[in-house]
Amino acid sequence: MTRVGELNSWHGDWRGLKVAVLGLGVTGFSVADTLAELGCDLVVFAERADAEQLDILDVLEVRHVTGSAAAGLPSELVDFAPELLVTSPGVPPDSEIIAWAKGQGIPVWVDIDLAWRLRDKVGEPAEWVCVTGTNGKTTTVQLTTSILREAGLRAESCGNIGTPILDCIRAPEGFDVLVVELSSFQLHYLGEIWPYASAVLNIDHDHLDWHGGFEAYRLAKGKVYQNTKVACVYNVGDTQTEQLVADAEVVEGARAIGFTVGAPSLSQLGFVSDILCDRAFIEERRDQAQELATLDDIAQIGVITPHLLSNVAAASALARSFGIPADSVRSGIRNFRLDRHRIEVVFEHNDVTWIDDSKATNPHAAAASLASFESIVWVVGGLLKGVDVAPLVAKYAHRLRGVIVIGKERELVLDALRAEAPNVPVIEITTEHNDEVMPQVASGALAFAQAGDVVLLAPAAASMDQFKDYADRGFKFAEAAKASGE
Ligand code: UMA
Repeated sequence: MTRVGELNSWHGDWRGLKVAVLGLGVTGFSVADTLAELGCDLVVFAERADAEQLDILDVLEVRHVTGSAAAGLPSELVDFAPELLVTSPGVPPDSEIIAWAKGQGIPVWVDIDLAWRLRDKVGEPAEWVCVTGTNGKTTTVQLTTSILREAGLRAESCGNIGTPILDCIRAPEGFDVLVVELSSFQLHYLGEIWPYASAVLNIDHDHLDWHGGFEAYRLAKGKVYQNTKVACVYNVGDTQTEQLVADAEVVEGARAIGFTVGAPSLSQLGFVSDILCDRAFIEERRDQAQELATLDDIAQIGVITPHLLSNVAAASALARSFGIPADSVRSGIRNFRLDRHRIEVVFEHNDVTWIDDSKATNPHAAAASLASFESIVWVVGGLLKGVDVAPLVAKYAHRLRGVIVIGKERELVLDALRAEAPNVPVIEITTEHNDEVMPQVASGALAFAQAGDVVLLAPAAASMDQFKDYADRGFKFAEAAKASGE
């Protein structure tokens, strides 16, 4: 076995291991910082890097190659001849560096692989709950954590949610459970881990350009079930997720547990009228169900949508796999609040409700909010990431009062609207000044909206063409909405 293959513990001898770290965003920084602490011989390669992080690397005496010198296949990398490459998840698999490393037989990890090996830093290693899916990951992860905490477990959310997992691995207090959000990018690169429980919430088209197609994206998501020890949680309403469980190599005895917004069958959690019921984790599941919560409890979280019910059922299934009592599920739900920019009511005026769902960065997420309202002025557009919006437009055309198209790739959205919703009026925001986008959206929306309508920012696209990120897009929308009422 190679030296890298033998390194399976924080307490192993990592000193002097030659590691190249690719990328210096949230992930790259946590990886570099961790490996420096372990005494590895490091070089960081990043096309973009912020000055503050570079300063810290200098203090840590970590070498770095940035800007155009890090593009393509840097000669410094070849000369360095690393024994291991730890990449940031955003780096596409067809990038020159990844292809070169694979060709050289150099193992390529993401931070999740590293974290798995280092998970024994503080006391007994935490169990991992791994959650992926096209949409609803963050809410489900946070809600699972909320329920586990309610039952007295030391649980923390991490991963793609924004807190790199290595930050949790190195936290001095240690945890009982890490609830890890995994993106398809992380899963693509991921090697072997053994989750306690895992879930694919749903699968729809997203990041197709990065993965090179839907099949590769689907298979990446399915990797989350690999080696699961106790519960593989799938979506009864999305047969692809059940198929991924069937195809996975799991630990003997691990159960497939379904969640549904309908009535639960055996080994499922779901809803009977307005009650969330468990028919999976009780002895008498063949002929009985355990009440976990009511719609009233769930309404404490925010606007009730099918999407939210689905996330609640999934999180409850993951938490119940730890034997969490029903009471803790109910209070975990009642005490939980959604993050900003997720179907968030930001303004109400003249019987028109303005809703910020800027987090809807792909058509599947946007569908979840379009399905939740009857009469909609829809704000759509941005970076489409190679995904076709036409089926979404076709499905919800009958709910649209009017559409406001933003973003640099407007033509693709306008084509879809012409083809699938020819009778719905459209306003195109053409300004080149990013600060004027949302004020113009708001005045356009006022022209369309009638009493009882919602103005819904659910762009079905990423934001970086005109905004800093989806949060910036959402805040600017809310600000313009409020200004329009003055
Ligand atoms: N870089 C290169 N070459 C490339 C691409 C990137 O050198 O080809 C460098 C950049 O110059 C920069 C760094 O890599 O220095 C950025 O790395 P990154 O894009 O992987 O981003 P991080 O800051 O490390 O954040 C990542 C996730 N981002 C992506 O996967 C794109 C964050 O998810 C995540 O919160 C964080 O790790 C911690 O785990 C964000 C996201 O958009 C929210 N995720 C996508 C999604 O949810 O749809 C997958």
